[in-house]
Amino acid sequence: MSERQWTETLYTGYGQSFSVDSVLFEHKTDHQHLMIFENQVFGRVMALDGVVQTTERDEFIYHEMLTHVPIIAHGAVKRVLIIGGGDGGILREVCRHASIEHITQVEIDQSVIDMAIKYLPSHSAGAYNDIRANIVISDGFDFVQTTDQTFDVIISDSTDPHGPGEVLFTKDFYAGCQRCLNPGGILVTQNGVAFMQTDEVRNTAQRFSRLFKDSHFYSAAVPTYVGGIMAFAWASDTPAHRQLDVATVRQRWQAAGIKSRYYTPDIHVASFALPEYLMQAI
Ligand code: AG3
Repeated sequence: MSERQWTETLYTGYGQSFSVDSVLFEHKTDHQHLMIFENQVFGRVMALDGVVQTTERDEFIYHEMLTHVPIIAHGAVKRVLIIGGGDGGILREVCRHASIEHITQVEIDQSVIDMAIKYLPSHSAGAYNDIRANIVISDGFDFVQTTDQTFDVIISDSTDPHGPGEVLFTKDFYAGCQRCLNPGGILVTQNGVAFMQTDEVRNTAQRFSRLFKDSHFYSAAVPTYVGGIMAFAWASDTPAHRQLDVATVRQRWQAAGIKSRYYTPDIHVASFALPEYLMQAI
């Protein structure tokens, strides 16, 4: 046992704890409490306001699923908007699509980007230097209400709906995303652990169904988002985007020529299948 234990404070009455081999960074930024520490199982762990955001060992599951599923489903993405995502994992995966021409990322906290580049370099893996990437330090909520740019895919890689992330789960934020989606565009958002945060899934389902012709969720199990499957919310006005057969997904994925560690065409299609308790909730 190492001397220090760190326990996540996301849920009341249940949580995960990590041994802390060393603290690499701990600071109250202008927006939140940011901590990066080393753990023997998950490598470097980044926490914001007491909640695990990402770890070196299991980040690929979340970042591949939140990126490749909408991009492959759309089939002709040129412009992507990332909300949040300061650790750079989503940006890295988006940049792997050679056919994408422009990426705007709106992150509220410059220090998350700076510290992730310094202490979690394999997350962005150089993507912050990609000439297609335009990084805006600003509130994602304001950005989607005011920008005159439009996008084919919007990925909201936020914290949970407490603190700075809270506005990114409101109906006004989703309406803002809708106003800057191109026809045929897709919005995906991280929506928490389905079993533990069922109310958040239910709220998003209601808000999406009032705005978009098609809304649903897909999922993946991410070890450090404990409590079961992580729900990713999905919205578009094109139902066909999430009804692709595996042969079409495979053909597009092969054409993209990307090597993944979690995402496969079979997982893409299967990830839209939801357990009954979640179907009841949405
Ligand atoms: N975004 C997802 C945070 C998930 C929070 N944890 C939870 N609900 N158990 C983190 C940023 C990754 N790029």
